[in-house]
Amino acid sequence: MKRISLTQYLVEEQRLHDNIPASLRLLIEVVARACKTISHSVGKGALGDILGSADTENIQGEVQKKLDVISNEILLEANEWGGHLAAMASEEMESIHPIPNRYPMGEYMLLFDPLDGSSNIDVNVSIGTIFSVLKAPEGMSQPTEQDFMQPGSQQVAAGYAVYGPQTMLVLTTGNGVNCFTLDREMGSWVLTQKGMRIPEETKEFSINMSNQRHWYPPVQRYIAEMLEGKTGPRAKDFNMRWIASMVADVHRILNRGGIFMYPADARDPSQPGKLRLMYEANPMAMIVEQAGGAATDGKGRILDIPPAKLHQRVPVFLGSKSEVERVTGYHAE
Ligand code: AHM
Ligand code: MG
Repeated sequence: MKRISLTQYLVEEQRLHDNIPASLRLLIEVVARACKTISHSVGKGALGDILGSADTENIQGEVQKKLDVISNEILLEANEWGGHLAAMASEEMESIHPIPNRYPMGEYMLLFDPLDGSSNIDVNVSIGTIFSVLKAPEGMSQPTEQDFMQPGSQQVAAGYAVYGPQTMLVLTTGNGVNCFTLDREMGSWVLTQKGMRIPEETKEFSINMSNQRHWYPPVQRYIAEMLEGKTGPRAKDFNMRWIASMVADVHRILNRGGIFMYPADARDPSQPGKLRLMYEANPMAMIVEQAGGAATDGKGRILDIPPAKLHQRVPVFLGSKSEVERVTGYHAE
């Protein structure tokens, strides 16, 4: 089999569809290289002093793990000097990170969750990095948080790396979804799945069931009907999977279908759900839609939500189209 590297894929994609200019290609390659470095750290585990808590809190009030901090640093350092970015924003930083004056300023803005699934780091379960790329507004000179407030439909690229038994990079630039596997010996990303498609129908759902008592009626109904199985209104048995790493759950859904949910619930009505719009829900929604699935907040398309602030949270329902449409419909009733 002829091996196609990430670079070759990006160059050919530009030639065929004119959708990956050189600066965007550089950006994607730099992010991919940073993910390779993170993957290397992840793989060291206890031997690399990367496990455990950093004893600091991020803006969300969550205790940071050492690997959260390390991954954030790796992405910042890799992306600062190339001239492809105007600013960055991260789950782990309160405010945006404009490119320092000593470096040239580029036309893109990068958002990331440097290490998704933090609760799984210390137990050797799959974790990942999620990223989203926006265009800097025309004529912007000094980037502000306001410049990032663009709906997810404006993303020019989105992707994630999953650090599991294999390290993979899943990428979309708005023309389908492709998956690259890290060849650990050669240090290169090799195209291993082209044009990923999410099966329309599924028998698998993903939700943290321990929150059931806090759910609102539409989610209660949707899950209850599935749990009734063959003899219930859905007339089939469902299976449940919850990895507690969104990247790993989404990766499974991209490959064999399913629905992933992190709904809003009654625990804290001021926080609509757990996941963050800008660097978790938006990039995943773009990937899922590009693979033929759907992604809503229970009311409408995630990619149409006008963001109000950088770290805003949003309910998430994504995956196989028919299931996302059904649970979204229950919210409307
Ligand atoms: P993180 O970015 O701090 O790791 O949090 C996001 C993660 C998702 O990957 C996952 O789906 C969810 O939190 C799990 O939440 P819970 O622990 O409530 O099951
Ligand atoms: Mg996360």
